[in-house]
Amino acid sequence: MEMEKDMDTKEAGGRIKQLIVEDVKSYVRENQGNFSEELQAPYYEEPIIQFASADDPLFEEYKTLIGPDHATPREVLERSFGPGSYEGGSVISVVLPISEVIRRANRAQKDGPSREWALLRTFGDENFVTAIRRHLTGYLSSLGYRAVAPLDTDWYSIQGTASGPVSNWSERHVAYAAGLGSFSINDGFISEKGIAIRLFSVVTNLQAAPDVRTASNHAGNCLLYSKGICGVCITRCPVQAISKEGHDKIACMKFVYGQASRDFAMANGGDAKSGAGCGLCQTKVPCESRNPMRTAR
Ligand code: B12
Repeated sequence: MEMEKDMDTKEAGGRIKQLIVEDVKSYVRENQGNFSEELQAPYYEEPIIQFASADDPLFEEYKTLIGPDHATPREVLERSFGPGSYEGGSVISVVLPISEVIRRANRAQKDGPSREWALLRTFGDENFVTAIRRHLTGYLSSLGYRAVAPLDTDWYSIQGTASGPVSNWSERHVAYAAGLGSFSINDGFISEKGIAIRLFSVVTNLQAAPDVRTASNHAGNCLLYSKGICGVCITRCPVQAISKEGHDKIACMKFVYGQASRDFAMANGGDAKSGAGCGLCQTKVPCESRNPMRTAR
């Protein structure tokens, strides 16, 4: 009897997981906010949606690896729904692959981002990613689950440190926990749809089966890290912020969000506060839109 009940719950969990995956995919496909009239193209292509268990021990490890302020899923839920409210759950992490039109435009660039990439920063990242995060939280609530997007809370913050800014909810580390891929030598996250992506996540009390982590280690999908070959992103960086030793976040930040970047964003119809980004290390590289280890094994 107990076993039957367990099977029923698992099956229901599986069905709900499928509903969520389909809902996120159709939002990306159909929502007008994902279409740029100016570029006559979508910002993002079909997403990949995966789940981590809220009790995955990795989230505790992140307090050491990233910093003590990095929130655990339990903390995320309890901050919104009260101490003692935690009963387990999942973290849903989503990869939004940047569309071909925008990637192609950035491939041709050498000194800084394309106009297309700058428009993506304001209208894709700030507007659409915020909208889809809120949509997914609303959808989970409509199914009767508690849900919070950490980036939309009043406690979410980015602190400046000596080695660069660090947030208290890192979308890349969350994506890693959900088995969506691994880091690059340049810090970027390489998914099955490559590194030219955006990420978002939502924490919920829905207990769905977690997806498996297949990356061999935290940088398993990076050709340079895993095989000692490639390093194309090192030569692509217009401000020499990437080397075999890693990524100089301060040099990167000054270029990616400095005054010239803000001016370029505005000149192209974007918001100054979003900046234009850069993404040269994410385009015209072997990992741009695929996992390069798939063919290099
Ligand atoms: C602060 C920030 C920045 C800073 C610092 C980046 C950084 N490396 O931390 C600056 C301004 C430099 C920056 C630049 C860019 N950013 Co930014 N940024 C963020 C932000 C807000 C927080 C990042 C954070 O908290 N990092 C925490 C630190 C600790 O992470 P880390 O140092 O990279 O982690 C390393 C170690 O932990 C290490 N590691 C070592 N041992 C182990 C062991 C294990 C088990 C694990 C898991 C990891 C691990 O792995 C990592 C890589 O080396 C996120 C949004 C978010 N809230 O997540 C976006 C985000 C990371 N940025 C993003 C993007 C797109 C960019 C830019 C391309 C700019 C643009 N929009 O055009 C550049 C690319 C720079 C690069 N090569 O990564 C995307 C990531 C896309 C991707 N494929 O990775 C994000 C997720 C935004 C989004 N919503 O999608 N960014």
